[in-house]
Amino acid sequence: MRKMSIIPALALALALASAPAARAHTLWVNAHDSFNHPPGHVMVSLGFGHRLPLDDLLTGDFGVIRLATYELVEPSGKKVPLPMPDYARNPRPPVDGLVVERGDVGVTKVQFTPESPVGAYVLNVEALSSYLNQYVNDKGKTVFSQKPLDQVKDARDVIFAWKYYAYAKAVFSYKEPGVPKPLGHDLEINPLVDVSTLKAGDLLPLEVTFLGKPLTIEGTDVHYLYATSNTFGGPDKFMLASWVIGGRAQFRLPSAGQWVFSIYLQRDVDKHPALADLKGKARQVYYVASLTVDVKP
Ligand SMILES: [Cu+2]
Repeated sequence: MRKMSIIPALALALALASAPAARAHTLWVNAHDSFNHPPGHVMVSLGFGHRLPLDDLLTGDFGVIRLATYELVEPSGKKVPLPMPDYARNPRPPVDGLVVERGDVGVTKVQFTPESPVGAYVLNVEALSSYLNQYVNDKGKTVFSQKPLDQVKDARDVIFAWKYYAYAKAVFSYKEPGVPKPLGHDLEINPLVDVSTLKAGDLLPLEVTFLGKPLTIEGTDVHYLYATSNTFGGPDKFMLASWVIGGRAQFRLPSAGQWVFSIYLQRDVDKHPALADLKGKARQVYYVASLTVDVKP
């Protein structure tokens, strides 16, 4: 019962994607290339919600997300900051029962020029990490707070105390194939082959690292990488899954289209020495990571 009360509240408060089964929003980044007018450009946008490529605004009734980093990483590793989205809500009064709202999903055009570096590019999105806890206060009332636990002074009984991290990447190539280097996220999905020539039916091997090490089975704790597309799974509200063993996962991609790979990890702070600096501030850490690639027909 406890879990049922937590998840909808969390979805409203912070939109943490705790598990695909939960209805909390997921964060991903879209890279839509256009080469009709050479040398071409890429349209970048932020996906938030469930349905690819765009589902919701970054501030909505079912989720809110704020970014710490929004940038393009060149083939050399050089970083180009992208303009941060405007999170403001702009709802208009309903007309004919319709609420019209202008929003910002970070739409940004990256125009190539004859001087543009060639090779594999990465779009890097890091959400602002945040504390979230729920507790019963000294008056017996259940409350939510976004303060670290050691700054909560009126807690009689802590229901949960989380810190969450969300990362989203997209990978694309300009003129030449390439395999980009990992960016060093706490939880990260890396393609192990050039993705620019991927076609339906190809096998895509991926690496998943957690705190810089290959993620693998720990005791009975088995990790899964999920895959969904605008052409497969997504429209029917299901995902494909691959075990992550020794840092490796792979998918044979059944269709062309946009594919988003995602993974969700939860860790107890007091059981993991690497999380020692969060002791007293949070009891658990949630990590969410996604990777977007386009698969050619
Ligand atoms: Cu949602």
